[in-house]
Amino acid sequence: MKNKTILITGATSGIGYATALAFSKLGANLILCGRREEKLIQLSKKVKVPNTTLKFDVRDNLKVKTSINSLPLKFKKIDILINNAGNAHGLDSIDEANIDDWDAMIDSNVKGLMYVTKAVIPFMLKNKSGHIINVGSIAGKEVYPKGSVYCSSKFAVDAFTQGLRIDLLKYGIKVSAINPGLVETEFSLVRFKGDNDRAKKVYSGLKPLSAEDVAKSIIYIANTPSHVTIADMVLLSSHQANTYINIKNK
Ligand code: NDP
Ligand code: 8X3
Repeated sequence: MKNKTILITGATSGIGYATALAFSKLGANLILCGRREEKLIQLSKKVKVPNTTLKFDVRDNLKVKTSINSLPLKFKKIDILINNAGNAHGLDSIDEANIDDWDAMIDSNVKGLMYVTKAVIPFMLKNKSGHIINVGSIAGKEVYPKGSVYCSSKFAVDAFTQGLRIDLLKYGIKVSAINPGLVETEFSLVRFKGDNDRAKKVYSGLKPLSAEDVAKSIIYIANTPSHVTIADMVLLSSHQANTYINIKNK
């Protein structure tokens, strides 16, 4: 990964943060993106490789475009884009759910991922190479109760990934998706709006994936030879069979 430049969205926490550290160990140059500036600065100091930070909300298309276009010249050859930023907001049945939560999920997980992709593609076209790795979810493969809009957002990521692979084939740009099951990160804390006890319960009584487990698989996907594309990977904890069945309720 030496001399490769990796742009990672959602690098301030969880999977994005672990992925940034994993790529830094391989000597890659990093473009670290997120909204929490202090976390970006901390990570920027921690990774001992050339890096730059971009603070933007993926929902703001203008800010996404201007931030990515303003990258210093030495970071403009983007080899790999990790579209990771996203979250779930709430766990409610459709009749009871809050529309603001729906907007947050669709705007970040779907439209935000599309905005970042659209902004990065011109740099990859210039180089006639590149690799886009989208972080989907098991929730993009199966719908579970009270998760309809989060699942919709991840089904959309799955469809967008497939479409990207078709449209970018002629340019030699690879497109992959990784779809993890339960991963212990800030994800549930965000979903349950800071309710730590509720968040902890999601992961108690089983061994979930760690962010580092997902990062290792992302590195594996990124490291395949140029003639090999891992199109779609579903990654589960061995304590989870699907979104319904896990070691706690088998
Ligand atoms: P975290 O909450 O730990 O991390 C989410 C990251 O996304 C943060 O860095 C956050 O940064 C960033 N982010 C969220 N919304 C925005 C936004 N609007 N604009 C810019 N950045 C944003 O969760 P995970 O690491 O678990 O989640 C990462 C991805 O993995 C998500 O797409 C999630 O859906 C997916 N996933 C998670 C699973 C899990 O069980 N944890 C399983 C399957 C998929 P900041 O707040 O600084 O902007
Ligand atoms: C996160 C995994 O099953 O909580 O995408 O939706 S799940």
